[in-house]
Amino acid sequence: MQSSSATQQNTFADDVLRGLSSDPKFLSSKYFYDDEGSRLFQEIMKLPEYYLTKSEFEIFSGQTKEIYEAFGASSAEFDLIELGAGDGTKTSVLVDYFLKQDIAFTYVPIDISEEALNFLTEKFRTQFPNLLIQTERGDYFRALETFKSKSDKRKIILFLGSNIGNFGKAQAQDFFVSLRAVMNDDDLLFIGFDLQKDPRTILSAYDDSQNVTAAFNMNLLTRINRELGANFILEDFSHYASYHPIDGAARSFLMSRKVQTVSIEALNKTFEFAAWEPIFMEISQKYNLKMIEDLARASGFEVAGNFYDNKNFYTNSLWKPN
Ligand code: AVJ
Repeated sequence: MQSSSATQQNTFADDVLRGLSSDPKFLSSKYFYDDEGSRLFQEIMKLPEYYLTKSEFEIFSGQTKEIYEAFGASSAEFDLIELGAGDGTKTSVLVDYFLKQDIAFTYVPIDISEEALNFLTEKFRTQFPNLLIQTERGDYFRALETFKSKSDKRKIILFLGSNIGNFGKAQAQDFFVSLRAVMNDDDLLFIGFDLQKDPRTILSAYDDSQNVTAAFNMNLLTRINRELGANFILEDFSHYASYHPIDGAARSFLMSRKVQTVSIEALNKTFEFAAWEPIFMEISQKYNLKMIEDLARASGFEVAGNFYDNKNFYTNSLWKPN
């Protein structure tokens, strides 16, 4: 326990050092999710501007039967694997329906966070006493490799919530190529993509009127202050969100409001900021159908079907290996 948290801390420190020493400066959004960050993300999902969660939930609840049929889930026992399971709200709609069809499957949530897995397992055990659950903690690919040696059943892998959006295009392709490598030909992959739409709709989702998204970004500075002994003054930074309609990328920045120096004890270093210099915090990539098809093909899959919400804001895309 001691050594694994120490290792994690080193990685965090290393990444902060690398990001703040770069030009332009950046920090990785994967570090947003400490306890407070996870709480703020729950708040974001409830914001009127943050349409993503609502759209995906609409797809899952309105087209449960169609999704079930597209999975070909009735044919044989299978494993329903979820990468980065979160709080399981959308998945519970599927699980509920699947259980009522009287088919044999095991739900396998994979997450890096032990707490997230415990929380989800507790919730699902209460909600679905008959559900078979097998958790796998760790890095997605390693966890999938480990799991592969425990089960030879067909795998249906869920990667929901537009989590893929936090990868740039090249990174997304690398990710799916690695995923393909641990899948068999009859396995399936079900992915949530946020679609390109009115740029104003997208921008408001990342620049909400209650400034929850700003707090979500700022929280990473607080985390660096706490865990690495830094002296970031939050008032001297300002959250700025942008959406670029040509590359389809929403990006978040924390802008240094003035010339300032920040020191980080754990790194034994100081960092200079120019007035209005940005720290690039997060990318949330938006897709169109051609991009999704190209990405599938380039990583060894073909698109078997797409499910949309009523506004065509979002798609859950079903991929099969080719
Ligand atoms: C959890 C990555 C899907 O990019 O929309 C929400 C995170 N960032 N508001 C997203 C997030 C700012 C979210 N994902």
